[in-house]
Amino acid sequence: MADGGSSEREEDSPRGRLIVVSNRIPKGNDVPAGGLVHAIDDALRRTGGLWIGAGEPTDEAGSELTKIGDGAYERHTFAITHEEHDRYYLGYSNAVLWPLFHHRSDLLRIYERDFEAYVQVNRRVARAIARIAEPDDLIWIQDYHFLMVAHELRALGVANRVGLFLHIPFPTASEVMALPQVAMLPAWVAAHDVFGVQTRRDVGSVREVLREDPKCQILNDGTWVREGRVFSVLAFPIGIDAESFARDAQNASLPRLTLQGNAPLLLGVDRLDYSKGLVDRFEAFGQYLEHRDPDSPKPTFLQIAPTSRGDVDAYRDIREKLDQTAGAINGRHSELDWTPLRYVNRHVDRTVIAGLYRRADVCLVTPLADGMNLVAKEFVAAQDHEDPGVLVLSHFAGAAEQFQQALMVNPFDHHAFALAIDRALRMPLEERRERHAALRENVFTETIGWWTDAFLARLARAPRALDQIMRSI
Ligand code: ADQ
Repeated sequence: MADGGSSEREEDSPRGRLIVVSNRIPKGNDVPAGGLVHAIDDALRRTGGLWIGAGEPTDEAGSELTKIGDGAYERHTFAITHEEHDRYYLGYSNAVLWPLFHHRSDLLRIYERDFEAYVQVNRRVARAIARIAEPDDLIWIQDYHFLMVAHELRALGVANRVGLFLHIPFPTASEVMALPQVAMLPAWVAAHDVFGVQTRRDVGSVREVLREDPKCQILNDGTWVREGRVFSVLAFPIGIDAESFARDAQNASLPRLTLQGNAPLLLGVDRLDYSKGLVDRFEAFGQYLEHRDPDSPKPTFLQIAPTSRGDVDAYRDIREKLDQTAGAINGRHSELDWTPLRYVNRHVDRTVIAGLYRRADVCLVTPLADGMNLVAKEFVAAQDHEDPGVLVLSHFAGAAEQFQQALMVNPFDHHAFALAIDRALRMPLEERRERHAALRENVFTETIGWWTDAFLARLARAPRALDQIMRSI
């Protein structure tokens, strides 16, 4: 855990159940392997408790939670209407908060009614939690869809320990001015006991925003006070289940790739999102092809990028731009027996992805902004340590703070990026092993289990909100 608040050891206070809130929740009895959903499932199996997530949109939204599935803990969905899905989820969450927090204020689509729906859904979730929470329960909110839930909980008199983990970056104080609700943001943050972010850089951005609020004060130990409430802003870099990913990679059977002989494979795996830097990546690869040594083996760059949030305008635009760029590069460089860029616009099974990571010589993880980026960690876990591939990583991925031994690039500088591709493809075995060993150490130590434990231990040690209220009287 990075600094930004008190980290002294204290005895953990008695813990009740764990109540987790996330927008996505597995609806069936099978919890998908890997990733956040698996980590939440794992934490809930250990502590007991319940998981609350969005139900399928309906015509009318009641205030009651609906119990779904069976298992070691309870799962419930909150109701959401079709209109709320459009306004709270596609609108305020994904056409205001997502672009703003990824430094793309130019893509903001601001509508007052979208914010109203966001308030409505956050309030509904807070009321549902207030009805079921017992005093010792820990409440753990996931991500930017629910920035106001803790604030609403406090308004309802809920004194439980409440933490939020933000999976995406935090905007700077000047960027945040583009949010019509900028004046409310410090109060939303301060309503938590622990406000967790991915990196030290994000902790710095949250601090910048809090400093603009005359009611916020930082204490000597790095914690904050606002209107008598003490709270912490801390970095908890998320990890993966490295052991299971490494196993999947070893056991994966690969689809036929029809590469020329032992031709080098470059790989990209992303959701199709403008934050992932796919157009710049394609253009840098185009520059590399322009200048590559014609006698060197002909590489193939395989980019897997399934469409996500296809109902938001900005996502339709990026898809079109990518289609055009890929077509132009292949039109210029393809030969009868060689297609340099393969762009697969659909979801690929996790075990196939694990096998592809292991087969790849180079993985290009080059977002323009990214909370962490788990693909970088999965690629490292999947490698054969005797003959590992090279990770080319953007400075703008949260993973860059832990992964200085990757081949670092600025994705906006296509010339330097193209040179990095060339260097990665030529990197001697010894250098590849050295870099990989350092990255591997991190991936197998700071795992998803480590992350869950670190966050929940810190949350359980936070002073009780009720004590805080008593102290401030
Ligand atoms: P995402 O933006 O979704 O997550 P990321 O961290 O890269 O980004 O995780 C993507 C996951 O989806 C990975 O497990 C990857 O294997 C999988 N995936 C990606 N493309 C796929 C494809 N084509 N087919 C199948 N699976 C695919 C958000 C933040 C990140 C942060 C995570 C976790 O934006 O910065 O790292 O949450 O906190």
